Amino acid sequence: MPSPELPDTGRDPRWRRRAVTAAVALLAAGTTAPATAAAEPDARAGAQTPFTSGEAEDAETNGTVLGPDLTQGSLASEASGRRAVTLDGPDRYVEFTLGADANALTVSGNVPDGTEGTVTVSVNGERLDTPLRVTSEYSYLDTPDIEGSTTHHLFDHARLLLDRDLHAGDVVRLQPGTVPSYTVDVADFEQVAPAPEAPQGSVSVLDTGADPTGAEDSAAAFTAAIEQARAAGTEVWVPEGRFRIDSPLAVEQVSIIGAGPWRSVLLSSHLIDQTESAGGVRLRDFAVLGDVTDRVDDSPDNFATGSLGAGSEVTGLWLQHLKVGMWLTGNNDDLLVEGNRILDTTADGINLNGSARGVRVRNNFLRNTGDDSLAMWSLHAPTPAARSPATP
Ligand SMILES: [Ca+2]
Repeated sequence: MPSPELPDTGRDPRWRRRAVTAAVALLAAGTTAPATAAAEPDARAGAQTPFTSGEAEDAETNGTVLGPDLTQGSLASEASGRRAVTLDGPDRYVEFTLGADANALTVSGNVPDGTEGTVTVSVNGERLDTPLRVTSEYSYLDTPDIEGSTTHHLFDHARLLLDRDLHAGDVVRLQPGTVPSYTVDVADFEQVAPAPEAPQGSVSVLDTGADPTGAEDSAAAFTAAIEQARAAGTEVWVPEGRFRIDSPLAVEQVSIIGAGPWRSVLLSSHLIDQTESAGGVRLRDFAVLGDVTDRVDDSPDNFATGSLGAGSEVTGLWLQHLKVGMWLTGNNDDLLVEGNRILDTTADGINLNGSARGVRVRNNFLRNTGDDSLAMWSLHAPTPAARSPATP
């Protein structure tokens, strides 16, 4: 857990990722079932996800199967199932046979330190025009404060919306493209819905000047849309696009709705940072992609830091490349956190830090968090009556 409010433990607060870039395939309370189990959901097995997963080590391959291995610093130790497949060179492949319709692919993979480039995707033998882009930027993390630790070799999620609809029985092949080697842990396949219409009467961020290309900072345009929507008693609409947000947004008594986490992308490592809020915040159906490669505990480089206020909801978000997804202090009473994906954080997924009442965190999916996936603790807010009496 990040510990900006903890007494000095002598630990170096910086965990550094090396080179140009993630974490244990930790499936905490958001564990997904493997693809083969998707048809038989089991309420005891974790979240119901919008995708099905296939482990590379269970797929067809002419690559090298790693693991199982739990040795700290080994690549296999960070993999789902502690096993993965290394593809050394363009002739090596791993092939997944789909069990359901899909038009999108997310791969948890790893490339050698200091490299970035492409992975070729083929469907039923036909190479797709658009490759998967991969990087080592988030994958090599040093933790010098952990005595005896060696550089972590972490996986990182790369995603691709395909140019076609795939069906059960179709075969998707991955091969190194411009990268010298690619290690595949697990692949997620899903059917992404078309972009919905804007909610009737909503205020679009495009109408207040936001740049959907991601070239210009759209923070002021989002702030203007929030103020207009609040005054009109309506919602903020974030259409398809990539929106750079260079400074935090003040959110209270507002709904911000996107066209889905594959379509509406906010580029920010520091989207919300506030100690109090009047509450009533609803954040739904968009992605927040950061660029956090180091863990610096006194930096608020999280999706949400502090308080969303009472009665808020965070649903259908995709949060990636942040320090923490949600680092919550202050009033978050009756908060609902549901149906989100949190990937590749340098620290926790969600941390309820201090008092929290009536908070519901359910049906979320977390993979590759650098520290806790889901945590709660009563820092600075112990309840003496709740303490267990000392054991004689
Ligand atoms: Ca695996």
